[in-house]
Amino acid sequence: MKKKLLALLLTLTMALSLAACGGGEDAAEEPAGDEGTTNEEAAGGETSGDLINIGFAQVGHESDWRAASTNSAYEVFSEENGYNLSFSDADNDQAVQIQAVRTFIQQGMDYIIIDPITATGWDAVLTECEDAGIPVFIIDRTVDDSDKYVSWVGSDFTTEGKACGEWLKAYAEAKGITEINALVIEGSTGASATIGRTEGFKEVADREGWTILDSQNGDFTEAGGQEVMESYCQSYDGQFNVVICQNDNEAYGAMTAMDAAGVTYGVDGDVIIVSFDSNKPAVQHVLEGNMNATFECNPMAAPFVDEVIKQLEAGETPEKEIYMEESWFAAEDIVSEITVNGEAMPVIHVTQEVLDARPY
Ligand code: GZL
Repeated sequence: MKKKLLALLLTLTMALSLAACGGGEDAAEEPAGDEGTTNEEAAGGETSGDLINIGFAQVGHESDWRAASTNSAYEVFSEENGYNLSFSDADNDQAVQIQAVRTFIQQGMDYIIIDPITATGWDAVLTECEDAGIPVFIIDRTVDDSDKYVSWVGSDFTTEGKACGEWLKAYAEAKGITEINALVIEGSTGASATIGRTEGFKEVADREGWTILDSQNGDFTEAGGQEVMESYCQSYDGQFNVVICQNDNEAYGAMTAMDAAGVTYGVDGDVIIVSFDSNKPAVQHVLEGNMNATFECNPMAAPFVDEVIKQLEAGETPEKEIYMEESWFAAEDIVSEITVNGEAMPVIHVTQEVLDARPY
């Protein structure tokens, strides 16, 4: 209960601060270029005596979600907020990301944040951080082979996958759809977001006797989603009625591929298409009926890490795991509530007002 209260208070604080600066679009400066800084630039990062030096080893720049996550970090870990941020964009390469962390250790950072590209391979470098006396925060994706970090702030990816399955079950029943033949466009292989969403949806699919015709890696990118969907349209022509895209950008690519193949989708189409993340463009697609639903994954972890740092600086012991609040969005006002992990969860019918209120 305490975790959820903290998450709610922080979410409200964040929403008010975003509203004050005009919402996510006006968030802090984008990183230099759209590639962010490279490790060389991070290696050249100067630590500052009177600011809190924080190194952020980011996954990359593969999706709108990632850009929102990076923007949130630049907005929170700013000089006016007392931070000196060194940022590294690993371009989805774990070896580059681990090297960035080692660079941050050499630079003598006060804190290090990691969004781990994959869930394993981290204990050695986290041990080096511990030996150097540098507290580490994990955000978004999880580290599954080490607990040498202060706190993890992120989402329950398996719950996201289950929510997608429970919504689809209720939606299909309401629409009189008795057979589900699904195609899945997965996120990056080995990422905990991919693992959780895949497992969560499959748990419901297996329980309901649905068929998952195929499940391939679209790498969380629009190009990846389009490439996989082009292949699916050839291999499974006329056999599928559901496409599960494990992030928004893959869904944009999948829609492009289905358009080219003459496959109709969305509220008035033959194929149900859903995504994860719920960035504003995806919620716009839901409002327009191009997508049937989207399941939020909150990218705004930075304010929560800022709060954890304040707790540490005050000599308090932060929570080890902090889950962020998330919502589920649908195009039609047919399914208003689903039960996931025994908990009743609302499904938000997307209106223009709902879209306008989206913070990213
Ligand atoms: C999930 C995050 C995923 C997003 C994608 O928390 O790691 O990575 O769902 C992003 O958009 O690329």
